[in-house]
Amino acid sequence: MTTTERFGAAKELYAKLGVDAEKAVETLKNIPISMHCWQGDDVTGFDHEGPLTGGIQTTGNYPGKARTPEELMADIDKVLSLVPGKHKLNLHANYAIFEDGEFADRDALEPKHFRKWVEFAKERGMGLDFNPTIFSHDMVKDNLSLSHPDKEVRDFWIRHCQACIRISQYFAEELGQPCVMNIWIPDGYKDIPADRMAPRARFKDSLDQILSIPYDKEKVLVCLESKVFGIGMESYTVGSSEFTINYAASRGILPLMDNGHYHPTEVVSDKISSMLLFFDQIALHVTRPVRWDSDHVVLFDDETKEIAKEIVRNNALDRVKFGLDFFDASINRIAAWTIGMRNFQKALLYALLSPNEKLAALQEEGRLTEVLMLQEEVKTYPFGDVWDYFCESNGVPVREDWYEEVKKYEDEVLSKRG
Ligand code: RNT
Ligand code: ZN
Repeated sequence: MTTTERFGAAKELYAKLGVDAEKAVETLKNIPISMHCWQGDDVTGFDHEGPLTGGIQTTGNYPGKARTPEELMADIDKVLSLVPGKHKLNLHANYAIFEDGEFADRDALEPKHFRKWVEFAKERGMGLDFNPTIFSHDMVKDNLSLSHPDKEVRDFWIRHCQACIRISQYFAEELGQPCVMNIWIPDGYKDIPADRMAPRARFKDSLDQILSIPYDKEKVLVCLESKVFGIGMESYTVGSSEFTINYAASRGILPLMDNGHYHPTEVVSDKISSMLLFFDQIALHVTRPVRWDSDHVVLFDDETKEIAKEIVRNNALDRVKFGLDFFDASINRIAAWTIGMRNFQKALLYALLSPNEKLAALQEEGRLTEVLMLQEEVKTYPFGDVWDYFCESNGVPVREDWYEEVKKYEDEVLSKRG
């Protein structure tokens, strides 16, 4: 049977559940995922030598890491050729491209340092998202940045974030779509702090100063990402969940939830509905924590599916800004990216193919046995036939065929890198 024939049969089965598979693939085609640029080079970027700091870590030294903007762009193109649909690219400030021997420190970055990325995005009809880079830099002192007791340190990072807002607005204007700009700080303490309030008060004040510059709130969607701990910041983080939610709610910006940033049994899927009741828009970093915030490649696993279901069945596809955030340096990086992107798309498709209305109605009527029964039966519906059709009709390899392309790219391109 051809892919289309298998899809035809699957469609009939789903129709019996009241699910329109044709509509699901049409919807999925138009859902952009913000693809993080930093899987390609282990979060290194182009503006410094030296290690990744800030309580985050990549592990592994698989050969073929991108070393230049050209290499990273080529790698991104390879991934995009293997992933169905149209997406956004999520850049970090340390991916500035300096031309003609010029250099600007983080607090002096300008739109022109991202001109090449804008060209890249324009040529591909993609939008860009952005992030201040508040790590891997010597102005992060004693693991503190925007909350540091020294005003000089705080001011440096305030200037950096303000520069990033201007760059984000430039992205939005050039590309004709809003730019999601996410602030994450590593600030925290390894051991029990003597004063939890003062750093948070300083962080609050720094953020207020950052947001005090004029910018177009329709074009730049500023987010604030929380975190429960980092390496070397096990006992206290300044930007805790309560801090960021309250700050975002009171200042009209978006809270960002990264599903690696909570206690191990806490799940982001359960938080989305509450957040949507109080915020117009929220943002997510989709990742996979394995025992800690390890940023493993996103799987087509239960929690990823559950996150996607919460977005889809609450009709929140345009209210939830989702991007991926993982960095595995121990396997082929192009494959890591492709697997993660395809998996989140699968999760969205799975959610679109779920009999959401029927299940919700059963729950309302208290028919909970049937809710459980149907949720379990749906799991063995021919989801793969719909996914294959989606890949084929969007001109990307079906099933594991994409890996051939990666292998070829590894042999011809990646293996030649030093
Ligand atoms: C760190 C945060 C943050 C970073 C990226 C690189 O724990 O998740 O989002 O991973 O900004
Ligand atoms: Zn994150």
